[in-house]
Amino acid sequence: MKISSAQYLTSSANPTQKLSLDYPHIAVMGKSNVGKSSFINYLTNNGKLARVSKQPGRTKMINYFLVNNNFIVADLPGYGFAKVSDAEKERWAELIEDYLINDANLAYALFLVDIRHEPTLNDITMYNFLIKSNIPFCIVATKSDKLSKMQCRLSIGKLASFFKVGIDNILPISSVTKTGLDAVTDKIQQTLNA
Ligand SMILES: Nc1nc2c(ncn2[C@@H]2O[C@H](COP(=O)(O)OP(=O)(O)OP(=O)(O)O)[C@@H](O)[C@H]2O)c(=O)[nH]1
Ligand SMILES: [Mg+2]
Repeated sequence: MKISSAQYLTSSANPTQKLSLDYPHIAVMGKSNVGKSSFINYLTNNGKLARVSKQPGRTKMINYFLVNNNFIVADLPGYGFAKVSDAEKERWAELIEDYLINDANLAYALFLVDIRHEPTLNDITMYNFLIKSNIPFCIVATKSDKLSKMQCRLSIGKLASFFKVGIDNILPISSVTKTGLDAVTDKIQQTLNA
C-alpha cells in the first residue's frame, strides 16, 4: 500500500470525546517511548505529523490522523512511564481502555514493543486485554536499527514464543533507517480489505 496523504484530525483527552467520522481505525499502542509517534511519521512519510518526544510520556491524548482519505490512525498515549502521577496514569488507562472497548470503528491494533527488551508487566496486561477483547493485532518490534540482523532474528523468535504467535506476526521496523514498513502496511491493507 502506498501512503499518499495524511493529515492530523484532532485529539481527545477524555473518553467522552468521540470522533464522529466513520472510517476504520488502526490503533498504535505501546509503552511510553517505544516509538509510536516516530512510527506514525515513518508510515506517513511526514517527519512532523506526530510529535516525537525527547522525554517519555509526552503523548497525553489520543491523536487521530486521517490517512489516504481511507482510514484513521490513532496514536494512543504510552503507558508505564514512571514519572507520571498515579492519578494521571489512571486517567490514561481509562482513556486507552475506553477507546479499545467502545470505539466501534477500531479495526486493528499495531502493538509496539522495543525489539531489544523483554515485554514489561504493562505490555503483558495490554496483550491480555487485546486477546480478551478479541481485537485483531500484530506486534511491531521497534528500533531494529539498534541490533544486528542476527540479534534481530533472535529477538523476534523470543517475542514470538513469549506472545505465542508465529514469527510472521512480529514485524521488525526502524523509523531511523526506515526499514520494515512494507510488512506493516500489508497488514493494514489486509485489514481494510477484509
Ligand atoms: N534508534 C531508534 N530510535 C527511535 C526509533 N523510533 C523512535 N526512536 C526514538 O525513541 C524516542 C521516543 O520516540 P517517540 O516516537 O516519541 O515514542 P512514543 O512511543 O510516541 O512516546 P510517548 O508518546 O511518550 O509514549 C525518541 O527519542 C525517538 O527518536 C527507531 O526506530 N530507532
Ligand atoms: Mg508519542
